[in-house]
Amino acid sequence: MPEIISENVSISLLKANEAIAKELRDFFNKKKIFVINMLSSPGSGKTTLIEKLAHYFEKEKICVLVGDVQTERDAQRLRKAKIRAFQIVTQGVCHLEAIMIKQALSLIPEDTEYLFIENVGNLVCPASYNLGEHLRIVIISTPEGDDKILKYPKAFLTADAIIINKTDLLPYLSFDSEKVKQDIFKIKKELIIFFISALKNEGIKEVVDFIKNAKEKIMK
Ligand SMILES: Nc1nc2c(ncn2[C@@H]2O[C@H](COP(=O)(O)OP(=O)(O)OP(=O)(O)O)[C@@H](O)[C@H]2O)c(=O)[nH]1
Ligand SMILES: [Mg+2]
Repeated sequence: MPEIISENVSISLLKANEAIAKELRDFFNKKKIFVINMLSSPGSGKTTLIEKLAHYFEKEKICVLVGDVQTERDAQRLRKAKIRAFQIVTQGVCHLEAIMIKQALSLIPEDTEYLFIENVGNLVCPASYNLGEHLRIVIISTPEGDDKILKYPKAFLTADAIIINKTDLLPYLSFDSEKVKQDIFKIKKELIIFFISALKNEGIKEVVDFIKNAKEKIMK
């Protein structure tokens, strides 16, 4: 029965991923590197947000690993903004896996305190792959529509915080922020939600404070 075989294969792939993710987590803890995995659909604003967040950190303390199916564009963009960034090109794979992060560990500078991982733009597959991160942040943006939470629940279920980006576009859209909040709480009551406009630099400081406080709590 092909479906059963393929289900077994995916379960064993995910188990293998978990084992490497645990190794990564131990490595990051030993090196005192706080890791944030950022998930969203393509174009929700992950790279723009990282560019804006970077202003609030000392540049020599942060590093970004950015996953894309093709091209080095995001890493180049971040490097232009003087952010230490390295691209992981997945060659068609629609998510980052722990093994890809393990293979990139030697790129991370020794003095890194915060490692941002920008996952491949996709709200489905990345949710199943633990990358050894301390914090998982899921971003949705207002033009994607206000119905995405219940349609892609796993991403939200596995998140520690949700960012609703592109609030500057709210006057032009029928995006019901209250409904989105209710949907998020239906999935996970304790989720913290930030409404931001990365483009206009609104709400960024609150996200920075959240990340820095989480580091203090988790890595003390
Ligand atoms: N209006 C508006 N546009 C934004 C905002 N944040 C990002 N954008 C725009 O959205 C587009 C996509 O932004 P990116 O930062 O490249 O999104 P991404 O999630 O990194 O995209 P992928 O890496 O391709 O998945 C760009 O044109 C950004 O300028 C925002 O807050 N408001
Ligand atoms: Mg990007």
